Amino acid sequence: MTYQGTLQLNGKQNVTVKTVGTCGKASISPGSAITGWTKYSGNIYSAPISFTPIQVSVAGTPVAAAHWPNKPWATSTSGMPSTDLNGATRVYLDNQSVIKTNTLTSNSVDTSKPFYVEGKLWMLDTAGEWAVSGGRLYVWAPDGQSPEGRVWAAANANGINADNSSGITIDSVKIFSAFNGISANTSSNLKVLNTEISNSAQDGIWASGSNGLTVSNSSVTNTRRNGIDGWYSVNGANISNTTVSNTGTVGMPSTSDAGIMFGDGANNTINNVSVTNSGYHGISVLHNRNTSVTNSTIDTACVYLNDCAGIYTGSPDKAVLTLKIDGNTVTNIKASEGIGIYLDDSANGVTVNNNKVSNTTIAINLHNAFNNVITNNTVTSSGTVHMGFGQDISGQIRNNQVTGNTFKSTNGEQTYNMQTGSNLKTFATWNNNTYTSTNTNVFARIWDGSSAGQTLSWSSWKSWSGQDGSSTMNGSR
Ligand SMILES: [Ca+2]
Repeated sequence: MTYQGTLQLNGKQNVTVKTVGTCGKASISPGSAITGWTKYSGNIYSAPISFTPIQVSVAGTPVAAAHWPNKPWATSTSGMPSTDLNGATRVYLDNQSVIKTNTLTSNSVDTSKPFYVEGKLWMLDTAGEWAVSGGRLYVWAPDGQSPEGRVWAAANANGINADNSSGITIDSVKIFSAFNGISANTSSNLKVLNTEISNSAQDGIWASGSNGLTVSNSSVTNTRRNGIDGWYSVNGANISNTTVSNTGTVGMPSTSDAGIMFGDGANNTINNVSVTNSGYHGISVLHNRNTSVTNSTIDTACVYLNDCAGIYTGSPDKAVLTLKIDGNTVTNIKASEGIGIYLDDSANGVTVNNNKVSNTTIAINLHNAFNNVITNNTVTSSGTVHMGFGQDISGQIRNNQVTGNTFKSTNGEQTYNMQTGSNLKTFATWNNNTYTSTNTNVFARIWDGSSAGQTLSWSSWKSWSGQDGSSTMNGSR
């Protein structure tokens, strides 16, 4: 049973939307089944449609707007089989961390940055693509068979509109194929319980400016931008026992920030969540004060973008974050600058305790960060280095504590990389750490920015830094 349309709760107060009975969760989608398919060419079928969808799925799985080339990214128009581009969308890699789009208004396309184009029927040339032309929807199903009975197309609308609402409870429903599954801009005390949100063209839950959001025992999957999104600010949110998967990884690379994206704000808790397969960050709690990220699993992030993290924070205005990152498992963050836990941009007042970080490029990275405590973490299998310290101006990194951690180097990776400035020795205090390494000659790398960088062995690290007096390497001091 599917409610077709947007459930309008805009500005409403104290409404509960709940499935009752034993027939399974009721569904909401602002779309419709598309029927009447006829063969067009090869494996491509078409059917009449009265709108241009933002999201098309076959048998419940999203297919991609037709695009060229079929895999990212193009750097020229060489090999492009048509010059018909007017009205198409250019999707481009603005830098290693940001994807942007623009609509083409002529048949030329800017090729100065890596790009693909989408939205024209001629681009539909492989399985898993759709396009609209002349009032018909064209689909090449993933299995090449007729789409009849299997296609759902959604208009540009939300599943539930709870903007400016107060005290709304969404319990035990499914929301699929919407722009935002739930739009809850500047809402108060929205509760999303036992709810499944899938195939969102923008966000699973758009909750920017919200206060008191609760998401519990729910799932958000196949979201093109952000799973749970408090972009401008989010205050008093509690996200627990919830999974967020496939964010920014549906079809071709799309503009995406994080599985859970909290911009500014305070007093948020994220506990016992699972965030898997994110195009950019797994969880971003940027400039969030008095917030905690605990007992959660972040597996596979930075799938399409770079200079990003499993768990990301920063404090551009240098306000004390009082952020707790505790008891999490962070793994498989493998882009060229894929970081497990990233304290960026003057992050300060962060406690990173009792986390397990493995199979990253850099496990824990501090950029211009100060007054942070890094304790009791277990770090294994980093691609290049376990902990990176980088500052733009001498003195920015200071007064951090790195104690009681276990760092295991199994592939010759360095434990610390520190650059640049005259204050490297006061980046942190280090002690009571347990190190193991198969190559103790490359323990740390230091660079003051003026003379040549140095590689320090375990013993030369201890004498250079005067630190780690009670720490052990391969079982001995
Ligand atoms: Ca194509």
